[in-house]
Amino acid sequence: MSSRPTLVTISFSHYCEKARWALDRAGIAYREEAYVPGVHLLGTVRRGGRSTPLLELGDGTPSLKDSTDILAYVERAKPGLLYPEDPSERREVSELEELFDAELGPHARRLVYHLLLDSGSSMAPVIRQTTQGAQRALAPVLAPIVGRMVKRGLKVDAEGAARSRPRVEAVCARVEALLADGRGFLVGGRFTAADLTFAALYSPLVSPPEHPVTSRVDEAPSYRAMCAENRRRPAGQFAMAIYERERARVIA
Ligand SMILES: N[C@@H](CCC(=O)N[C@@H](CS)C(=O)NCC(=O)O)C(=O)O
Repeated sequence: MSSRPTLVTISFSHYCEKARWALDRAGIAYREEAYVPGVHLLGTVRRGGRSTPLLELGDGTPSLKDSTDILAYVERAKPGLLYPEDPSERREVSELEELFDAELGPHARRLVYHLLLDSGSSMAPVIRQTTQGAQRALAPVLAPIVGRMVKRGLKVDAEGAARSRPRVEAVCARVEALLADGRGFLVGGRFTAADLTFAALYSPLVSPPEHPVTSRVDEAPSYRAMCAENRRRPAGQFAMAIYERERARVIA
């Protein structure tokens, strides 16, 4: 017997938002099991994975352990929803998706953690505002442990941030070069996985109000200032516009 799929997430993770957005857009019903970093292993390891997002389909087939695999699953369920039919456009979309996953995802994440954790901010509010049950109740206990683990695990320090800044900048420059001709979407004149992936992975740098999880979090003034600055540049405006126009749409 098959049950509805389970999406295992770190609730505020931008890779998880990428997968969540694709499932939402396809109108695929799922249950989200949300964790804070570290505790997420309780959800992933027993399903044969490690990182989040992980999608357990509930039909006995192996779990999908990567956001790109989850988008491919969505595309199989709804052909044409996220990837163009034209082979060269399709290749371009996949190349951009790969670039955003490999470069924008890790480096944007490190910049935001650096801004938040280096200024001594606690992760307690974000944990409290994005989880339920025991994790929420334990937010004050979990926050310092998770903060230390993230800092060490992702090399969140001044040198790390200095290495990440030009990597994010290079991706933005590539996107802004594409947008320079006034186009509304990155490839082929329509919304694709390239737009979705860029907007989701850039979202921690602009905090779009349509983001279903992070828009619930009270943001620190220094974080708000950084978002305001990024929202002024073309790449930031583009991510905000894609969220505004496309995040709520369900293509059933
Ligand atoms: N390439 C992966 C990257 C996912 C990723 O880095 N996930 C992070 C959250 S932002 C994670 O789960 N880290 C904890 C771990 O790897 O154990 C994907 O696209 O799904």
